Amino acid sequence: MSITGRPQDHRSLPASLAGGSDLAGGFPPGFLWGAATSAYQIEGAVREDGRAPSIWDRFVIRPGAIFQGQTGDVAADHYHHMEEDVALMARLNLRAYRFSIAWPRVLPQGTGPVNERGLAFYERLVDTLLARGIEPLVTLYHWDLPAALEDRGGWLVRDTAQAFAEYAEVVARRLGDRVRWWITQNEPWCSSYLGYALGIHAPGMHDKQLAVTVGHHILLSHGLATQRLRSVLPHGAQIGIALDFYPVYAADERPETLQAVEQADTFRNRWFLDPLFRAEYPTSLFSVLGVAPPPVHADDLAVIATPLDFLGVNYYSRMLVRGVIASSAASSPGSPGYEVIERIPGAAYTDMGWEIFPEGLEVILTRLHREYRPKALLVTENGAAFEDHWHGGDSVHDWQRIHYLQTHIEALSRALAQQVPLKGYMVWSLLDNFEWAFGYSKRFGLVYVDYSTQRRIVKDSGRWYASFIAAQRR
Ligand code: GCO
Repeated sequence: MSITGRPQDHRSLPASLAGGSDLAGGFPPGFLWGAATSAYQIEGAVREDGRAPSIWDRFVIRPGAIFQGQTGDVAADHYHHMEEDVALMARLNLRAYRFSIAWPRVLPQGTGPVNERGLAFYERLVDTLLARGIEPLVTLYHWDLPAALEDRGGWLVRDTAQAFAEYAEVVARRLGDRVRWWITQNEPWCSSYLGYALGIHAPGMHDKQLAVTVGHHILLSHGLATQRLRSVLPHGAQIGIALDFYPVYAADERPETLQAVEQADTFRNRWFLDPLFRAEYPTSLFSVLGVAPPPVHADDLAVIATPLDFLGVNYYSRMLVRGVIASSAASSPGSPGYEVIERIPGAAYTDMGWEIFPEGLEVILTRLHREYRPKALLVTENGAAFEDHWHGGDSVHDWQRIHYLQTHIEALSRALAQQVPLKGYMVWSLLDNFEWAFGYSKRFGLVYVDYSTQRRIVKDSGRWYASFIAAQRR
């Protein structure tokens, strides 16, 4: 079925798409079927109950930074709709929910005094989830660094790594008796490269050398926090990190293209993966980036490679690259010598312009299992933006998202059949939300948000996912 055709009414879809569950089975009992969000993208209430500004509160007011000057000031107002949203999760039969904690809501100055009202919100959220039988998965950092720490150097200084470990301990001591799954950092590649090299994310800097220093301090913060969490959490806590991966494919067989695949893989995947699982940076990374190594202290890499219980995988699409002769390198951001092919004849794309490529999820999961041997894997994000339309009723027909979920869940099933130790799948996202530089122009939710009224409308994909989960073994 072409999925680039006109969206159809979901009732005319084959059973497997319309809500049936004749997907390949093979999912183990206890598999964590869930959805994911992040604090800045859904909460709103940015100046409420003691929350202090983050670097994103500062970045969004920069002229031209965000689509139509939109901000996360209100977002999906989850801060005031939390109970309703958890009820929606239960309606979707979610078994797990991945959310992030806003550091500036808990420690407004980044260190020092705890903002009890801020921490109390997350305590209420966790208790409400547990009361519904939904497993909470906490992401400690999803990009909203307290502005007070930015004023003291932010991720450019090592002290922030230590401050992150202290923040992690504060949260773990309060929630550790109820939260089993802990993700330290979300997508350090994005925090570092989009924030400090390309300038399209907070804090909006344009210096690859800074990006590499930031990446190192974020990795160090992860290692220090992992050790801190291990020391305060009960036995059985699951500690991990969420990285975004793009399997890299060659557009042709030319030697320069095969070399380009290596470069792109080093830049996009191995930059953070190798320090975490091999206690070393890939040898070619800094030359590929054209930078000097970051300021690595003696035992940094041993700390960074502190053993983990799982690796979180954020997957959206693949990279297809073509080598170009070095002299004419139309250099793709950060890596000279290749170009990324953005449009492929016959391929289908999401509203973000990302190629829909479910096989890539199987490829990345089996590769990580084969080459890095994490104890467990968890898909911490997978989903798609499509142009969703709501016409005022109780439904939103998004058959393309149903097809997207079905084909990517089938990829999970194939990975499990290859003994990948996969423990769960979090759809990005539960709700339509603030898509960073794209503002609210991109909708990823299983649930549509009418931002003018904050009304939630479950999309057909949410109904489909609910019926799929209901059909799985508990
Ligand atoms: C990311 C972030 C999410 C995004 C999602 C869609 O992976 O970039 O974790 O915050 O909103 O991935 O781009």
